[in-house]
Amino acid sequence: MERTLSIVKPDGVSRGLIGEVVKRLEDNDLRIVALKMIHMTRPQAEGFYAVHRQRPFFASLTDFMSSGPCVVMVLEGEGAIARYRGLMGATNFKDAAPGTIRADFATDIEKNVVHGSDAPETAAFEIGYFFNRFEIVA
Ligand code: FUP
Repeated sequence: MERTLSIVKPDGVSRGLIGEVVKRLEDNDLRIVALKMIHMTRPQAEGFYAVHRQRPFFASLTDFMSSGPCVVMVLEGEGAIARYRGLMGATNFKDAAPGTIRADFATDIEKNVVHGSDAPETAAFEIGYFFNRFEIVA
């Protein structure tokens, strides 16, 4: 069993895509074991994306991620990290495979609807960033 962090980003929430994303998770055996809505401050978004601090898109990305509410979830399942990345599609929606969330809904490389952890170490950091142990169901 593996856990991963999923975020429906501010563009996904404002466009009414929470249900669409949740449906795809549930249809694909990614069990939601924690879920909440948050509105990050700029410093909170900067902390979440700290690995990208030196990248040219950091200011714009953290501005966007703190621009409105997000839905954050912990997903559980066998191979959850890779399977959820598969459902999301490539970072740039132009490269995302047909039928993926980003291919179907993203509007640019930044406003790409969803986030998902990319490795076990990042999943552990990202889950701990938003949830404590009492907020994740057994
Ligand atoms: P991903 O893991 O697919 O979300 O992609 P990254 O961790 O590489 O990037 C995090 C976020 O930064 C992306 F979701 C969108 C944004 N980004 C840009 O805005 N421009 C870029 O060139 C790359 C990423």
